[in-house]
Amino acid sequence: MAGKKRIIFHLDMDHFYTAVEEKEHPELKGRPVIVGAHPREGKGRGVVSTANYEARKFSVRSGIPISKAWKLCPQGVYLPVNMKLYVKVSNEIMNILRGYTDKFEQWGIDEAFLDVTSKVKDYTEAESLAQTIKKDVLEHEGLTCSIGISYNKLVAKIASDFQKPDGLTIVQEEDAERFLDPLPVRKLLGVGRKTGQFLESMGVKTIGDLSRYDPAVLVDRFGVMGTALYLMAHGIDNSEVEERTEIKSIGRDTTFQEDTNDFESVLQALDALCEDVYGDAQEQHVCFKTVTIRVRYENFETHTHGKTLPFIADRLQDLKKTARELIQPYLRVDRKIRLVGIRVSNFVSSLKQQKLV
Ligand code: TTP
Ligand code: MG
Repeated sequence: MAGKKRIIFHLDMDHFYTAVEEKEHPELKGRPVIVGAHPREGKGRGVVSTANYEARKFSVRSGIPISKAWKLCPQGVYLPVNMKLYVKVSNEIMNILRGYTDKFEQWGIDEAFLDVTSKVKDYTEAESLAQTIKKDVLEHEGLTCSIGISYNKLVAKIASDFQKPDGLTIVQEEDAERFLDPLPVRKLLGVGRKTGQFLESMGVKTIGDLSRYDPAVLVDRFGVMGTALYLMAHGIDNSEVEERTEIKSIGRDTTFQEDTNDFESVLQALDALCEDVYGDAQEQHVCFKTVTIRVRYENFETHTHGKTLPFIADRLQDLKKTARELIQPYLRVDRKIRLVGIRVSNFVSSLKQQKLV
């Protein structure tokens, strides 16, 4: 849309889960804190959800195996994931932020976009508004955050990550190229490990490298994603800030304490996951049509297998029965299973359903 240039904020809480834990347990301040799976003295099998900045000094990061974290930082304080608490705090934060603009979009548990174009007249005013928001969140929640301010969501998001923690980074459109150029391509939304590695093998390390790449070759290699990559590398993103309340799917998975080919315990775990997912679906007032299971074998080979039911399901027994049916071909005596997961999607609101009856 041509017209007035937009001013967009992206706010991201600093080391969110551990920050919430530190607020709950002030005696932890200053110590390396890690939230994630149980470390079991280095034998734990899950991963790190997040680590505070003290723990990051020991190279502990989100996503690394908890056993590795234990080796890197045995003196750390290890805490389990208390999702209920983080969701509660997240909701409080999002409610504070919603007060600043009606063009709001939550993005994950600790991030949000705010379009403040109609609230400020220039970047100077935008900066003081961002300071006000940071102060508001700190006063009411006792937590710090980092804000990026820019002319679109893409650059605002990269800017919020630029100076963490407690950062405030402004990137105006005329400075975008200079800002983006030296950053690694993985800073771009949608460039994960695989795409990152593939780009690297093509000699593309930085966003600047990508912006200078022949767009025709990018399209050839990546299809539609190639065009998206090229536009992003040039700091182009016209997507709107808009609230997406609709959840698309609900899923849970579990990693076994030990890899197993004991079918009974796999099925029991699957039943328990079905109960959790079913509970979540009820809370969200949704019925589902599609059920998908995920199986990861001991060698990390992962399979997903789904089925769309011929009816709209709202009974736990339908979910359990379908899940068991879907997993059957993967239960093999010669293959040990590491992880199972279940996901439901293709929702219909159960509130609407009731009204129809
Ligand atoms: P992030 O905002 O990516 O990380 P963070 O808030 O812990 O740290 P930063 O200061 O760098 O923003 O993710 C928000 C929360 O999401 C994080 O606290 C824990 C959770 N999370 C996981 O559970 N697994 C993951 O792999 C990542 C990246 C995050
Ligand atoms: Mg964060």
